[in-house]
Amino acid sequence: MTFQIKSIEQYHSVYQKSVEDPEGFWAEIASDFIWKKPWDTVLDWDFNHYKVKWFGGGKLNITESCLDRHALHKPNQPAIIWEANDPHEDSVTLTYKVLYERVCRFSNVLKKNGIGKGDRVCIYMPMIPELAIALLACARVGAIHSVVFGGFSAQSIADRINDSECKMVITTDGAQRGAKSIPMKETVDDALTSCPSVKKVIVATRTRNPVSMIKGRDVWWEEEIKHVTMDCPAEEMDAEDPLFILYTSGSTGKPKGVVHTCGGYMVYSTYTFQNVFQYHPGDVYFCTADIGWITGHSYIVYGPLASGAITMMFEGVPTYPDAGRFWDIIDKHKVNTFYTAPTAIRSLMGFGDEYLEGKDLSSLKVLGSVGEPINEEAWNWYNEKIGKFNCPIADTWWQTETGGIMISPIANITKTKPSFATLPLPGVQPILVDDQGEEIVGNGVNGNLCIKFPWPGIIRTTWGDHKRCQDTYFSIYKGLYFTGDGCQRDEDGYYKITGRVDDVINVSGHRIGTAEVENAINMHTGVVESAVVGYPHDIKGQGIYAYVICEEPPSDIHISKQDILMTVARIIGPIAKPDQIQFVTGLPKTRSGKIMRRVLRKVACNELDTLGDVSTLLNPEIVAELIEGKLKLD
Ligand code: 7RM
Repeated sequence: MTFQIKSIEQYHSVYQKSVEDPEGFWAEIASDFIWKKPWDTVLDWDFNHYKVKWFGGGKLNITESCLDRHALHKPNQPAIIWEANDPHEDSVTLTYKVLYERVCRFSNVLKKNGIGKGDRVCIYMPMIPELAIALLACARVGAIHSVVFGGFSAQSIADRINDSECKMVITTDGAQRGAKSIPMKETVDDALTSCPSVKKVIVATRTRNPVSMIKGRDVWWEEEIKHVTMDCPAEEMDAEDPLFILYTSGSTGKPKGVVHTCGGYMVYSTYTFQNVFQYHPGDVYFCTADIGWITGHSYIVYGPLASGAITMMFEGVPTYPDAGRFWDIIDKHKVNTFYTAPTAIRSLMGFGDEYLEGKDLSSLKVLGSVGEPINEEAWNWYNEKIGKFNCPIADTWWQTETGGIMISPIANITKTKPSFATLPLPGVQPILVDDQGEEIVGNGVNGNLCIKFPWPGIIRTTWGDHKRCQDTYFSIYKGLYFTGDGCQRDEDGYYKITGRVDDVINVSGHRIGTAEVENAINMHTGVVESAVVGYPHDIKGQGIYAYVICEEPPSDIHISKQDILMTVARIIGPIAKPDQIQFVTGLPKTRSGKIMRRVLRKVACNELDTLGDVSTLLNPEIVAELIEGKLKLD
């Protein structure tokens, strides 16, 4: 842990150095990793014609920093502790030596099945150790992984596979989440009816429910690893070669394939992991995210493993067998660092404190929060009931596109403040701008959050469409990376992220584009048009509210709503199902024919007294109908 900050004075001086001499600052940190060849240039960048290159000319394989060095120096230390969905099933510990061996063995399976440097591999798996092994094996052979979260539909898997032309899919026979049994291979089979690029499917056994296995295409994980050795040298990668693609939703169109590269991502995820959580060797670290999201990539797999940490993987859900499951796991494994999402905190808070009784949480030292704004009530409950006023809370703000944590307290060093992400980490230069792009200086202000200088974990491109990357992130405000978030900077210079300012909604920490949900609803038979907005939801943070126009008024409103939910689940996945559907005969339109979303948002949020001027609408009479329909829903 050579680059850990140890005091607030040191934070300020390190921060200053990172701004004055970013190249010197990051070069020193990067030298703590395993490189096959050192870099020639630290940084090369341009935010106007977007390009950024970190550690140019450097050669490495990220798995040598994550595995080889720790397998050598501390072979018997746990790397991954896995806790099953069923509390009665034994947990599994993989030491660094065992993890290294399993990754090497599976790397040879990938090679034997035709996968090499630059090939794309789609991974659709539940939270079992084989998932982490699959990611690392891809990285070892130089293949680019594209993990698709288990809550997405066959159609979404197919869209992602086709966008990046994956040659292989790695999946399981099935999954167990809480009391539910979930088909995985079956969903992949449905996806693959429209994915000509996929030549092979590797199926790991989890539930052993019957699955179809197509000759020449589908093979079993357990069978394949029998026929290879566990000796696999790491492929030499350029620092700027892609490491993975992860699809994420934006305000328009289909999800974008965010691309992260080997060198910068390794340095950034690891530096931020060690600093934010102040990880000490031997600590047990538990991040509850799913590896299907960026938090799992950076803070279950890569950051912790490159740090030689003990990282937990949990297969299940926070409420199974009951709402005390997280606390049981913390007690059982003597967890020291616990990193979760506000939505989970709010949900568990709602079940009542009896689920905490008899649970020994005294091993906890540091708490973390990620994914959405954490409200004060949840922050205070987390601080009191879980941290016992004794654990700092790192409210970490970041994005799929940033690769790692950007604004966050450093545990035990930065003074925390409920619902504030506090201060930028070293190397991060935030700036607030108004809608015209003018910088808002000083404290006690609000604006659009941008970043004005590159950091090693920054998005490199959106797969197959660099212009989309330029247009989405670097063109709205000239010369700046735009986050899509609104932000307050208070009198202390502390940052509080207030939420998205674009057409993205954050449901239980999951990013969902309103346009995507609208497109899915519009595919439903009889639907003419729809508009989707977010509204405040007690547990999920935001809920999805859909206004739907049908050709004919539905004869059975309840059945029609259920049908629409099924269509959305089929097209995107269950996570995108609207929480509220309101059938309407029209949508408020401006004279140029655009939907006036502000009015829709105000009605969905019950903010009727601040509706604003609607007289300029083409159809002002529709507003009364919207309000009346909304009141009937409540
Ligand atoms: C890590 C992750 C990114 C969006 C981001 C914000 C919101 C994330 C916080 C937060 C307030 C936080 N990646 N967000 N963390 N808002 N406080 N600590 O979530 O790409 O899936 O989402 O999430 O709106 O832009 S993500």
